[in-house]
Amino acid sequence: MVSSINDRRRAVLQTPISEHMISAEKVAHVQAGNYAGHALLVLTKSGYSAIPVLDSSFRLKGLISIGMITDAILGLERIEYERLDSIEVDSIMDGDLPEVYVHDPFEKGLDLLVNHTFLCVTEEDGTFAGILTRRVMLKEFKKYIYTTP
Ligand code: 2BA
Repeated sequence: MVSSINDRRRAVLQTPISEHMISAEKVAHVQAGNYAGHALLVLTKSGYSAIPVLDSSFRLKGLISIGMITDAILGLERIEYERLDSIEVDSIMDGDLPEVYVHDPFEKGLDLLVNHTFLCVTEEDGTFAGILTRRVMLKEFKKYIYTTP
């Protein structure tokens, strides 16, 4: 019994991330050359606090959050909203993301999701493929815990 549970656990941990991710077409994103004002609009309308930044070839460039935008337009005495349409997203985004590929095992995602709310997943050439979120990961665990005899 113990060994069959261990086998099942190992099997889940080894499945490729592509089987668990939210695919690219369902993920809100902005382009690197977009202005901060447009990014703020997409973030506000989608309801997400951070979304991926892609280039015109759909390659992953970074991540932009509401906090990064607010920080960029913070003046000495006030928030300078008029700067929203002069700052390009790629000058304020976080471009230092962990590399996660579609063929990586779910186990790698699990380790990284301890410190990230979601992970951007790419093909080998950097083309954006989707995201792996904490929500999806926790749902997988719930399924696994309740269905394991
Ligand atoms: P947050 O936007 O900070 O969202 C935190 C959690 O709140 C989400 O966890 C989700 O459970 C819930 N939530 C927020 N906005 C939602 C919405 N519009 N619809 C449904 N649920 C919503 P996770 O699902 O684990 O997502 C973790 C992070 O992944 C999100 O952080 C967001 O930054 C990003 N994300 C998730 N789905 C996305 C999508 N379709 N497009 C772009 N980014 C997404």
